[in-house]
Amino acid sequence: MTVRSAGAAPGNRVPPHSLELRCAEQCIDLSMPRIMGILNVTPDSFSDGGRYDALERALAHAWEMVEEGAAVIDVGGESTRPGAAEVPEDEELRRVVPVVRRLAQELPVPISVDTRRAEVMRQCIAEGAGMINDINALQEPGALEAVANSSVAVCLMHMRGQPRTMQEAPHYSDVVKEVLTFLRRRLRRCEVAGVGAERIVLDPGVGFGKTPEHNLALLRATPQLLELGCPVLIGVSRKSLIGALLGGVEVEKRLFGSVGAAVAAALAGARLLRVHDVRATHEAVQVAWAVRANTNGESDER
Ligand code: 8Y7
Repeated sequence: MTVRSAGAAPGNRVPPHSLELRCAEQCIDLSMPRIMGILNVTPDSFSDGGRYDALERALAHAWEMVEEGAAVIDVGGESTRPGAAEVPEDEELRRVVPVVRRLAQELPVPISVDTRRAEVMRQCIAEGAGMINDINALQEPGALEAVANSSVAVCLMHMRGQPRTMQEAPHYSDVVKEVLTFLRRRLRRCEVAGVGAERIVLDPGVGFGKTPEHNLALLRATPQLLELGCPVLIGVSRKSLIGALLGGVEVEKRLFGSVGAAVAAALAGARLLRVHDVRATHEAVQVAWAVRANTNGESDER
């Protein structure tokens, strides 16, 4: 494993984190920015054909994203969009566990599970998930222990408030400082519980209780976030930030803006990009990465 420990002054291109993320039995090579493909298994994907059909469609979509360049697939059964209502735990389990079981058996890449619940984490880890993506940074009872008793990777994300209400006038006196302090604390808690920095990814949580200005400040602060010593994940795909920056374009028309934001995040130091549009983002990032001068013997893949 390659561990780099040089400082992360802005413009320093040597990331101060491991270039490999261990995900239980698998591994994600972070020598260049990688794509996390989003796989939603939320109600509308059950509306026709029932659960069997939904499972087959989820598999097909996941395979498509892998063929398009995804290095990890993020399965989510609870809508965490602003304003979304909570899904009961038994329903989340029914949606997610069968999909994770099949994906872990069949796909060549690690499976990440987007959940806040310890029981969902435990069952998905038992079925072969390699990563937990927790928008609540393992703050639910039992969540930290569920991850500590395994060898999966975990993404700790910052969120202000709860999805249902988080976009109601979010206020910070210094958003960068507050997010950094939160993530530093959660990182320490993880380390004390036995979840070492080598399996942690940090995420400022674009759009989770933040205005467009907050989001931009956080994206620009990626080098500071990297100083905490973990890889950074950014999710901006189709989010309202893109709409706001493009004068209010609707969600179906945010592809080009989303790709631009992903490339910018990658060049700022993010090594995992959570996206809906895998091929477009992967190709744009590969080209941007090749153009970026390579002075540190890092992967020059294309
Ligand atoms: C993010 C996320 C969502 C993100 C991480 C959406 C589950 C909202 N966004 N997880 N999840 N980071 N780690 O629009 O930005 O995709 S859901």
